[in-house]
Amino acid sequence: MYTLYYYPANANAAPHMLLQEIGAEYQLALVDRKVNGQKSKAYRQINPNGRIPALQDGKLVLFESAAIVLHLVDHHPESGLAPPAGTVERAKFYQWLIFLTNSLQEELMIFQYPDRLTGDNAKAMASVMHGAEKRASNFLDVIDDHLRDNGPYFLGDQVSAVDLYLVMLARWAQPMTKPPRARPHVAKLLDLVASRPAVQRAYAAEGITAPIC
Ligand SMILES: N[C@@H](CCC(=O)N[C@@H](CS)C(=O)NCC(=O)O)C(=O)O
Repeated sequence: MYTLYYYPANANAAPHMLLQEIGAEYQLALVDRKVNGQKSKAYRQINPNGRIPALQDGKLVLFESAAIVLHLVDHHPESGLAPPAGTVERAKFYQWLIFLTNSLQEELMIFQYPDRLTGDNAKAMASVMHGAEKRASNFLDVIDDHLRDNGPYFLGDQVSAVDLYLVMLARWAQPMTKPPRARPHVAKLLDLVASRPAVQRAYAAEGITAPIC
């Protein structure tokens, strides 16, 4: 039985969608951000960074949403949500997952919380936010071009955990001047994935109903 530490629509969403897709047994443990629960002494024993999510799998405790995704697909190869290890397709799966978590997700974090870099300096905040939005927008354009030529999913006709990850990020990116859905091939992928019953169950369990992204 897995335990997923979560707060609605936070970085737990991708692992959560995956747990539902796999049909794994799991329980949710709310980390209440309203009272800064992620910084509590008890939660820092789980994730010393004081960030959400974390996954407990028996004695194993993992943080970083992409690492949790990789652990889950490795342990549930029957789900078919990642290509077999050692294949060209698996290499591409790694490429897109790392691109999403390391490039797009990081810019979206800065876009959402520029003050973490700038403090209260309003001018610096606006400038940092603008720069992050521009970089995130460029990354989304790269994804749209890829999906145009290779879609409808990141790996062609085969849905994978990477597609779930984009749904999570697309929800966060909705406030952008040019939101993800303004790109036709990204929009198509989001429609396909957001209509999956497992995806809807995961968000519903976090108290979120359509539209998901
Ligand atoms: N790279 C990390 C990011 C985790 C993260 O920053 N989570 C946010 C919620 S989406 C969080 O815990 N924010 C609260 C805080 O930083 O205090 C991951 O993907 O797991």
